[in-house]
Amino acid sequence: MLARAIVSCVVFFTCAVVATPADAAEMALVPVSASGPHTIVGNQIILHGADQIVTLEIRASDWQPWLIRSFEAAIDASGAASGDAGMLVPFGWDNVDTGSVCTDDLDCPEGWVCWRQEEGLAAGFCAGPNHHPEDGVFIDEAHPDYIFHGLGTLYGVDLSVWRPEYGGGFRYGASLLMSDGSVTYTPPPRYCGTLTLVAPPTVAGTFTMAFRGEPRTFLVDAITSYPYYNIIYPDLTPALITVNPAVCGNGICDSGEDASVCPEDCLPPPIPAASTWGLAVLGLLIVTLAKVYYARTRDPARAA
Ligand SMILES: [Ca+2]
Repeated sequence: MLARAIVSCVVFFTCAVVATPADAAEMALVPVSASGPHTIVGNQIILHGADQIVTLEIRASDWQPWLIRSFEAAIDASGAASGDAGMLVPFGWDNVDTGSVCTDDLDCPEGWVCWRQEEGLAAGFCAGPNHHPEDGVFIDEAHPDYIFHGLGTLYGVDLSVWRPEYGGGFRYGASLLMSDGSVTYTPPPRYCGTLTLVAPPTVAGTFTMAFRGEPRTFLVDAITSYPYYNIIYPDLTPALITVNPAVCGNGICDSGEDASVCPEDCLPPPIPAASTWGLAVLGLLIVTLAKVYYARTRDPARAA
């Protein structure tokens, strides 16, 4: 009995020790850029004026001591409607009517398409002729920080569901081929996918773009053997997208402002400095002289 208790303690203690570091595993949605004036502070991006395109990246980190073989990350679409006004829209979406149900383009208005990302999906929704969501929602295998960079993987993004009014969201997933094993964690936080959103002119306030939690977003560890892989549920960090209205006189050249509409905040286009002009003139002069010299030396009549 005593021996069994000791074994239990050892097993329990070991499990506790192993489990603790995994609690630090994190998956974060990180803002990386915007098409107009903006400020990024950690996981928050502040847009100075709406009508911008915002790029976010999914990053996984601190999964040691686990060895990762697969991941899945699901984005909660309801965040796109979580601001004070308006709705963020996935980049590449065109006239989407997520409330429609179709199985063929003929079910949609003329010129529209029946969008079904996954083959075999029973029904899709109608979208405009320029509907290309894959342009903004993707996994870039060539990204230098990609979690499985240089390794053989199966990967994909489920673009079929994005309905902020009903929940749902995009799902990103990738899995290493069995022959390529697993990956350890080394900084920087590892890239797992890109989410590009459009902030139309009508939006305002702070939008919280979050992951869908357990069991939708997870990492898969390869320490144990099939079919007993450990599923790790990382801490999930959302991205905050704050859209500040463009105000003339706030000291920021906001999106939609320029020197003609708001000279208080926006400087006129820079005039090239005198030294730049001087260099340009000198360069032209040298080229002209070189051409004249070349023409003279190549002219047989003059050479004779
Ligand atoms: Ca301004």
